[in-house]
Amino acid sequence: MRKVITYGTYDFLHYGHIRLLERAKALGDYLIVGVTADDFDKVRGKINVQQTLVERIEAVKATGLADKIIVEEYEGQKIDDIKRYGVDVFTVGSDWVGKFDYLKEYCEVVYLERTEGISSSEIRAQKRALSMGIVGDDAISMNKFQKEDIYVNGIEIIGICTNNIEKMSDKIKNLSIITDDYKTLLDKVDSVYIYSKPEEHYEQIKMALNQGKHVLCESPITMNKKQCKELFDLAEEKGCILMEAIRTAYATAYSRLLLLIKSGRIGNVVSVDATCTSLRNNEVTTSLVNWGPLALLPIYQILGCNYKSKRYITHFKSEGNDDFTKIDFLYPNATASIKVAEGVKAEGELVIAGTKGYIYVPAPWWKTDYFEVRYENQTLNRRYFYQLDGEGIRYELVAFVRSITEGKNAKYIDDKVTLAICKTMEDFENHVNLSEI
Ligand code: C2G
Repeated sequence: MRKVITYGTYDFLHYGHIRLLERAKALGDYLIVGVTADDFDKVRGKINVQQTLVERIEAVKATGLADKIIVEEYEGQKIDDIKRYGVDVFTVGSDWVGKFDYLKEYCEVVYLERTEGISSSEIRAQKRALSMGIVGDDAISMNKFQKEDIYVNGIEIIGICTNNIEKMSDKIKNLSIITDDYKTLLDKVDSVYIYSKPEEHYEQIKMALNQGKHVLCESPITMNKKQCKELFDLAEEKGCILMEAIRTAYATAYSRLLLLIKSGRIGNVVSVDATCTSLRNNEVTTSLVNWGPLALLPIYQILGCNYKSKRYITHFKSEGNDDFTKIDFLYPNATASIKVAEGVKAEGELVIAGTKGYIYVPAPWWKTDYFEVRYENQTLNRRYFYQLDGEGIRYELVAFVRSITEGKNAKYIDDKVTLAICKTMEDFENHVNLSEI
């Protein structure tokens, strides 16, 4: 019996895929089809796959062409599969010519002519892309954000509202809408990404939602809980998405870490300690506003938002501007702390301690691609690595588009967490339980 193997993502299975499978089958008597796992696609840069692994497998099964379907999970697996199943022929479309010649050592390699004029990307792109306008003056951040839309199907950044266009990249300067008037931008887009000063967020978000535009806003969304609640209610009323932009939440390693904790891998969590610092030497330093939401994220996501009390210890550089803030939280069965600073340097790590073991995320933990689960018995320790591209911005954009187009909530940050972050800002501004050093 001549065994043939082929691999693919098969997102929105189409005529091109089916023709490939038919010809693959004709190369032998038994066809094995490897369907890529979501994680493997992410690692190889395919972050736009719309259908789940199960849907894609079902579609391949429905063709009736595969004698066996397997899941492709890791780089190099093809060699293992060929040996394991005693494969005689490996085949794939001509878009891959040369790429799999290394398999010739193990079996015959055949590149079949690709079917022209059809592809999953085109099918995905046929759905009209949402337009997005970006709002903000910080050139480094805006440039970084704008670069990411090319990796995400279904959204296109078409304009900017800024007072700092000279400092922006050439790509931003070439966007079709360039304005310093927010309303002009809003009129022409379906959604906005807001990275303005936090005190401007409330009005800008409200205006956008009132016009039926979706909003992705850097954190903190507002400087008090009441306003944030009002905006979430307005978003719901208008059928719009309002999503807090903390890209770390969308990093694969970070979200896997949360799942490991929820599944009890380190027992009951007793403390969460997060540190974020930089020495940016800004004239106006507002450590808690800049770093606070990020540092608070793991605390509220792991321990919840119902703490019993919290206490701030702050050093003010000038009126209202802290260059160092520490917050200690007391929960019924746990404790937590954040340390944020712009002008004081410390190790930017995240440590989550539990009754069975702990999780250690090395600095800078907010760009998480790696973490360790450590135990008393070191032989049980585990290390985890997950590729992080674009600092998580592209995954955040994928989630934003998904929330809008599929009408389901694809946010990784619960509204309760966003509200708790706003409340933490509010209490700080009102010096509730705050000691100065
Ligand atoms: N294909 C084709 N004609 C098209 C589109 C795709 O012949 N118009 C072929 C591809 O060459 C591939 C298979 O159909 O052999 C599946 O395509 P994709 O789902 O795009 O998967 P791909 O990213 O090519 O994965 O490990 C993964 C594999 O190496 C290939």
